[in-house]
Amino acid sequence: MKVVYSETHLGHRPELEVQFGVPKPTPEVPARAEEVRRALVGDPRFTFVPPTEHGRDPIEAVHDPGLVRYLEGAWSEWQDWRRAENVTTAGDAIPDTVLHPALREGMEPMAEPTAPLARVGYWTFETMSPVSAGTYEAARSAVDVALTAADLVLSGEGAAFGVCRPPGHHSPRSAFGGYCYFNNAAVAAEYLVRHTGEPVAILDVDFHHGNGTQQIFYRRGDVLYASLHGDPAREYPYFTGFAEEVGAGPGWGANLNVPLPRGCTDQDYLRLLTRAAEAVAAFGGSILVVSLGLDTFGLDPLSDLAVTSALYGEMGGRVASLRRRLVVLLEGGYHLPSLGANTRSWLVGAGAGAGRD
Ligand code: SP5
Ligand code: ZN
Repeated sequence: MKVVYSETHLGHRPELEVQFGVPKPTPEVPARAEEVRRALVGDPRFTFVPPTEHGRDPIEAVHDPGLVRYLEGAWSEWQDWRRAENVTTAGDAIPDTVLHPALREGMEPMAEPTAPLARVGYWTFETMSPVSAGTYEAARSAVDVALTAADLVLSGEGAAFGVCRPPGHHSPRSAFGGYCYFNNAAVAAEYLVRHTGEPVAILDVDFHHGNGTQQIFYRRGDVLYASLHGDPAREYPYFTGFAEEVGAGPGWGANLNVPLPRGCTDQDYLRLLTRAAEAVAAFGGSILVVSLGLDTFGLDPLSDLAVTSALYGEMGGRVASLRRRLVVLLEGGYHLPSLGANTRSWLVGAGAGAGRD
């Protein structure tokens, strides 16, 4: 199986997040993608290829061009602001105020503000996705990784894996958040729709609901979004991911959320996976995009499931049995000691080295 990887992600080094009222180191660190690379690079079942540049058009096909423009200039405007205001203690760009809809309820929509602190709170929806030096370049590169994996499948590969970092599935059309800047899977899915003229299904197995991907395609009938995730009644992102969210307008019925209970075992997971797999099987198209998060793992600091490493090979096998070509993209996964091996098990289960290359 071809693996798309670029070291550009190394320049994205966010420092901290604020949780439960205290700053702490973020789990979304460069070592994540390096652990995945290390687990695959010496294995003859995998062949590494670099991404090719695809420019900003495929990104702007699913994201507000204003978001792309903001992220492009965010670090330098943040530094200019620090210099101008003589702020010597500030770190990465993190908002103090975000544009909660209630602030301007019943009023005219807010135009993009000009002050750097206002702008970061205008373009993100939370405080855990800092913009640091190298964030934009890494986010652009993660999209190129995803699109190069899509190209490989378009040119006849049965499957390809993109080591995307930063991840993408939390970013909706017009905001970033959840450690995500550009929605790699959504950009790839839209690119595949446009290149094949076929519908495209997305299966999201990250521990968190992919609120961004759901939002982008919520009114689209040609892109299925199916996700298994920790129940938003108790888990991030809290406000989306409920079973009642089934799509709207032309997208009605093309969105499937399967919330997972706390303590969910491998057997529970596989039983619930059947529901999502059936939805994918019933949907048209020959290509499946997989948002592969490994943060379902029981030891992951963000997970509250009881999932073991044995799940991943089995899950890959069930997904491969759908007999779609696979564009598999890395999302979350924060338990560094298991991340590489669990990723490899998933890909081998999906057929890496056994003809689906
Ligand atoms: C791509 C991805 O996996 N993004 C995840 C973003 C989650 N950010 C919020 C983390 C909240 C962590 N809560 C820890 C609870 C410990 N039991
Ligand atoms: Zn996650």
